[in-house]
Amino acid sequence: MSGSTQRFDAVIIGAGFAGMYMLYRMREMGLYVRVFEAGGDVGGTWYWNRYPGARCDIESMEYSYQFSDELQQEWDWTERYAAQPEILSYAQHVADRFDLRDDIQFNTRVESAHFDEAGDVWRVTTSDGETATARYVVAATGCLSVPNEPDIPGSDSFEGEVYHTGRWPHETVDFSGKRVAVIGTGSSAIQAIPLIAEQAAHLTVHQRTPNFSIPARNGPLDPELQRRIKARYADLRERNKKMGFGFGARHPQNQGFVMEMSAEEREEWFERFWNNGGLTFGLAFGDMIIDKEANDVAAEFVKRKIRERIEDPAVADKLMPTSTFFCKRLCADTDYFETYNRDNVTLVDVNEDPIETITATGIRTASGEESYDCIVFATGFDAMTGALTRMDIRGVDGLALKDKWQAGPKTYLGLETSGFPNLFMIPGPGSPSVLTNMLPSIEQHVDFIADCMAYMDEHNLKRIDADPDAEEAWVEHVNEVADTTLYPSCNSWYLGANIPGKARVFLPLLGFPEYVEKCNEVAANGYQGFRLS
Ligand code: N01
Repeated sequence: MSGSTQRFDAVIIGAGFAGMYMLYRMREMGLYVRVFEAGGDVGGTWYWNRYPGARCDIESMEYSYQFSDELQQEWDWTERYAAQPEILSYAQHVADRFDLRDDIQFNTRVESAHFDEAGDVWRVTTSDGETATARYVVAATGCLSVPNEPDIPGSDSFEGEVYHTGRWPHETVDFSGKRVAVIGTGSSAIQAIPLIAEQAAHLTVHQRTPNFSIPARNGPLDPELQRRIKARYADLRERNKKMGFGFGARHPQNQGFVMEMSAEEREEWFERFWNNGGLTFGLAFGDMIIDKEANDVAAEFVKRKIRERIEDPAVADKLMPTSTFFCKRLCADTDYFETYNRDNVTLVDVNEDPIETITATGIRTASGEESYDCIVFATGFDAMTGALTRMDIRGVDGLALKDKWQAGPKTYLGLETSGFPNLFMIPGPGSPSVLTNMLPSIEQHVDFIADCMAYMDEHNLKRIDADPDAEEAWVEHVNEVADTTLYPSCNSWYLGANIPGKARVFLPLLGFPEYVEKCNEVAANGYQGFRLS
């Protein structure tokens, strides 16, 4: 096929949950579509993140598609929080059920997409030398799909096994009898560390920032609960759409404020959420992320609970989070802190004992060298913009997306960026995305885009581009909303702060229901804020 050009109505980049549903909708509209997917199968993040313990910390009954009632009725989940293999099986089931694979070209990476102004088409080139043209390009490239590989001196010299949680091999990795180092203590590490520690002869964790984590309280999903939810599934889905983060309507909620309660009342309330487990703790009080005093009270409660889980007070001191509570993505764990009570686990604080270099046989820190058989990088991702700016995307006048976004991404509604007509993102920076349950956010985006395409056809329109003024106002709005909260007060990947040299800009928009309302209003007003021609 090398050297050939194929013509499509639309090219979709990525066959994760966003790309699959976009394909489904476009096919229903009669469009001729090709999906290019770098991986060997569907599933996106769940195809790549296969590390031990990988699971979703949104509940299974909520982290699933709702566009097809037959699908949501026929699929049975086995655990409160589904593990990666089960979510991947679900994605594969969806691909089979709707015959999606016929239009997906696997093991094919999109290298570039250039807009041809004369013909109003995108010219897309792929890693296997093919060219495709399409009226629309939809980048369904994921928010957390480009691994962050920190530039640690000597990284290439290590002769043992090297893994990254975001690019885990498909073969079984056996740590039995091995000396293992993990770098990083974010969500991925917090899930992987307890299981690696159970296998390894010795595990050393290199921690840069201690994290807040709430026990997930995972377990088998009660079939009776599943039956009850399915009996009124639409109702739960609708109620979730009104939740600030798009999930959790089934759980206790407190619309009240920490500081308005007596110490006893708030303790009782926190305890209730702590026992409920996982990210639902974030629903405990409305002011935890806007009021520093309230935040400190919540942080103290969680720190006290963490301390109770760790036997050695000196180790507990090192594990005590120092940042604003909830400001980095909250983690959910199973036995994470208890893992540091094991004799075969050592915690190294890189602020006290920095990594100087990786050597052929291990890691040298300021205090000396340790030898390892395996190093696991749990160092996260170039979030939200990485997958987009790494492709050579050029819009009107040959403007490169990575140049336009040098000082931070600019989008209108997180769906389009001006100067790049007919190029949609699911979900782009400036949309609620990672601050929500991703599945309903993806479905909302796909439905918006599909409806927009139908509108364009009805009105005989060829181009849709974000209006630069609407875009500026939107970027300002996203930042204004973030600035009313404590989110910008720590070095999180939400701000791009984990990637050296990346512009420090708050990437997602806070507030799912308000965002959906805004999108509905834009569509009802003839796609206000977009230029249609
Ligand atoms: O990545 P992270 P992740 N030297 O960026 C450290 C989603 N997710 O893959 O905090 C030493 O959170 C870094 O330190 P610091 C979820 O949204 C979801 O764990 O930057 N350390 C941090 O400790 C999550 O938030 C699920 O100071 C270095 C760690 O590496 C997102 O993915 C499961 C370093 C990276 O943590 C990303 O999570 C897993 C260096 N040079 C993930 N560079 C579920 O739904 C980085 N670090 C369950």
